[in-house]
Amino acid sequence: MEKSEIVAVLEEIAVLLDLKGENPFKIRAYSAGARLLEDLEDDLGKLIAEDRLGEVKGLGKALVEKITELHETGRLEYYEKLKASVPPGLLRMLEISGFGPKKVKKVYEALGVDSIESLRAACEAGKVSELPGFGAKTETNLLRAIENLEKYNRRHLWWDVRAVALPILDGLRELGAVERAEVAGSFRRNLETVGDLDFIVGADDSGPVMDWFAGLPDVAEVIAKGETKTSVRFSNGMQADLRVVPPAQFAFALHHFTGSKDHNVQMRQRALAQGYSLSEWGLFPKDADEATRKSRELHSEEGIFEALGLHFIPPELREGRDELAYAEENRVPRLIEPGDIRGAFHNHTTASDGKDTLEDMARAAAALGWEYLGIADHSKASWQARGLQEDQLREQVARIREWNTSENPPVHLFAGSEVDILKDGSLDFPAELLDTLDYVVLSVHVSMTGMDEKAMTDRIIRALETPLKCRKMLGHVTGRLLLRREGYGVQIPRIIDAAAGNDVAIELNAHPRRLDLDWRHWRRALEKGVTCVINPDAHSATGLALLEAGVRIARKARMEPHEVLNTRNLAEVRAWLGL
Ligand code: DGT
Ligand code: CA
Ligand code: CA
Ligand code: ZN
Repeated sequence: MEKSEIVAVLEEIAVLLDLKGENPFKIRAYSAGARLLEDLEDDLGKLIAEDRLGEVKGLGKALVEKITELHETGRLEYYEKLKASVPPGLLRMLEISGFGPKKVKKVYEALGVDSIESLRAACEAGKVSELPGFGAKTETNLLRAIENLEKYNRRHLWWDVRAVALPILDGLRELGAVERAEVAGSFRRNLETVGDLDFIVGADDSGPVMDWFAGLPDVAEVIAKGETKTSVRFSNGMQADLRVVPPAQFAFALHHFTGSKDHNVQMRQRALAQGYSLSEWGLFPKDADEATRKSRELHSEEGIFEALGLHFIPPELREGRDELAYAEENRVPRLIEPGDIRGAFHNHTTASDGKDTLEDMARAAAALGWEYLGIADHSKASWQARGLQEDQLREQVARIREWNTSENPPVHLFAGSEVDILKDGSLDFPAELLDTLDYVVLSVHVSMTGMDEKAMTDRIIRALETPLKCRKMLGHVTGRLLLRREGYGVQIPRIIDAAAGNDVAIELNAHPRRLDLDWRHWRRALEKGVTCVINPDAHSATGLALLEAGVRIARKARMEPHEVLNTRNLAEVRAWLGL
């Protein structure tokens, strides 16, 4: 078993012990063990082989044995027994936001609630609010959280889906029978979350393709299997459809199953207006007899768009917004690509809650071929994220200046700070200190709840208006965490106007769980003259690669390289920063 999987097992053991009301020290031993293992720098297999795992500070004998057993055999009897002793519904209940092990244990023991469904029933019957320590407000919040969970649970982050989709796509393309294969659906449209995967294959003989797909090792359930379509569910809960069509139909099927539905409706209407009927099977003369009609022979999506008098519309733009009108008038410009990026500004180090040092982050940026990297650790109000005190920030700035004047630094470092926007809209550090920086990322992390939209917007605008000598960027504008929590309500048009009016760049936070500001708002922001900066919000060297998720979303907003600050070279960025 791999390290990350062992970490997950140890974490689950801690949760299970907590649900059983075990001794807190024992619980902490497992969760701390999981952290230690996660942060381990040496290779786990090597440590075990050399019998040196016990030398890791903080890992007790019991944990060393269990980690070794998991690593060698992929199993752990202790864990399996423990898991069997707890109703599985209790673990699922922990996915309800704001509902921890102590509360789960309480409702289980007091009311026999052992699943999300029975918890909902108990809430609706008002039984939960009668329990000591719960109250009517908790009950209402629980009901809302359950609703959210159900709404979101069926979807997955694009980034997670990609890890499943690409190896399958490669596998399909290697099959002898397969002429063409693509992933379609919301995945191909780079939507931030994906419901299910849609594979489209062009092949004359579908049987072997369906057998291969249904037999993938990760398939937990074959929901349906036929000659044209197979649907499966993977062990992580994700579902996938595979459709196999004759090669001549491939382009039509790919276009149809890429969608979106709204885009398809508009395309069909356009086809009808021009005397055609468009479907996943072809482009036919409108009134032809179904049995004998013949489709136009088109072998690419480009061909389909062209036949309807349109320039090619990249999949990312097919959301049924204004893409048809646009493609009728204009050729879609060359959209931004991951290779256009030359640096990023919102990144954390070990000084706050990052996992890698300033120097390691810098070297990782250089390895990606970047020219510059901005360091923006948390400010003091974010104490949970080990935000920097003022003297710590000064020290960091000195270290950054030193790096830049050292011999041949592989990238240029910019000194920044992710400064908390406090409740009243003031900034967490005094202007004199911020004036020594190259730029600041202004973000809301504290007092996120209990503020109405207008108050939150006023608060952020006040921060944007703060006179500073250095450049400002607005970080993760709504604070949303996809599939977990909605952002705080904020009046986006007012924020965009204030950013434009005060020359503040707005971040497109590239973290796959944020992708904030949402792509739906960017055209407006760009038209108002706002500069976009795509930031990975990296908390480790490997986290820099998340930037690609942001670029994918920028494409959905039809962004071109010149609209994004961090596609510019070092000299241009220095000029923008006024340095
Ligand atoms: P998802 O899976 O919920 O993230 O979203 P999609 O867009 O992948 O939707 P899905 O998997 O239900 O269907 C894939 C594509 O197939 C969809 O984007 C458009 C097309 N499609 C599916 N159902 C319909 C429909 O009822 N009408 C039309 N026009 N197209 C459809
Ligand atoms: Ca889909
Ligand atoms: Ca589907
Ligand atoms: Zn942040």
